[in-house]
Amino acid sequence: MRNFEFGKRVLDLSETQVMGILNVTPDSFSDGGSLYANSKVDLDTVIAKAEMMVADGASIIDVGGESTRPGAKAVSLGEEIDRVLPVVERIGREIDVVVSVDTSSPEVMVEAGKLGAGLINDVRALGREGAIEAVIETGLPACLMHMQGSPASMQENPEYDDVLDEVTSFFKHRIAQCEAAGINKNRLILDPGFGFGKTVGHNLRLMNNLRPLAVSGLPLLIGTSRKSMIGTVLGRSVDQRLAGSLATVALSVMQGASIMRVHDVKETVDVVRMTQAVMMETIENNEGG
Ligand code: 8Y4
Repeated sequence: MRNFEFGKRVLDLSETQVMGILNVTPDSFSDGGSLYANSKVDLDTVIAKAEMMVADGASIIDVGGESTRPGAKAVSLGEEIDRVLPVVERIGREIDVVVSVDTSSPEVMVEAGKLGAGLINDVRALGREGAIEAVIETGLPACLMHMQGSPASMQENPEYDDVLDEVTSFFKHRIAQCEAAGINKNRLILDPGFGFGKTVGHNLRLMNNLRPLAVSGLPLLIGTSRKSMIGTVLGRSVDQRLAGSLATVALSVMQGASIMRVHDVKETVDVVRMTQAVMMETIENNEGG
């Protein structure tokens, strides 16, 4: 058992947990913006999708209102608040699940915390002014993701001497900064940031070397679902990347990843369970066979 507190809920991170992606961005290309009518969030549709993911076995729902795909346009603070907070509030009230808020804005972090969020997922690793203080104010855990550059330009020319060394040393520095500011290390989760300022080669090298990235033994969160590294290796469009995504799930579970951030929850949960059964050499259900 490795119990980890997410606000008022606790998850055992010695078993890989599945985080379902709930985009509340009108331009989110993976669902074609279909969760929206007239660019306005249809709350009931969003909540129904969250309920489905939880029924499929997600223990965390990641709610995000800012598109961080390369070249996406910035979202104003007001817009992000209007999109994200109502969703955080309703899931918190209606569904038994950890709500993760995908944001870099201190204001959103603080308000989401008040509404019952259980995790701050920041692709900028609390790099914005006031973000570390905001996390302290919420008392919540935070996921620190590595990114080279900024979303606008990160894929222009990613370069590393050694991507493993650079991501590892980034984690060490950021953990030290968070600790110095008063965030206990045991509240941090690390994420190498697949696709965030990395070539396919960099992404494959990270995927093949997850264990050494778990600096100080902290939990790892992995987000590869439908990403372009899979598209490039397999030559598949974004809606044809399920099998490739699931291969990275099995590989990540084998290397001890604690949380998988995915679009396809049901299929991912099966791969997680099957991989863990092999790792433990035990069956987890009682249906025989
Ligand atoms: C298809 C669908 C292709 C989505 C690409 C994408 C991560 C993350 C994102 C991640 C953590 C994305 C918010 C990018 N990726 N947070 N967020 N880790 N912690 N692109 O890897 O999903 S958004």
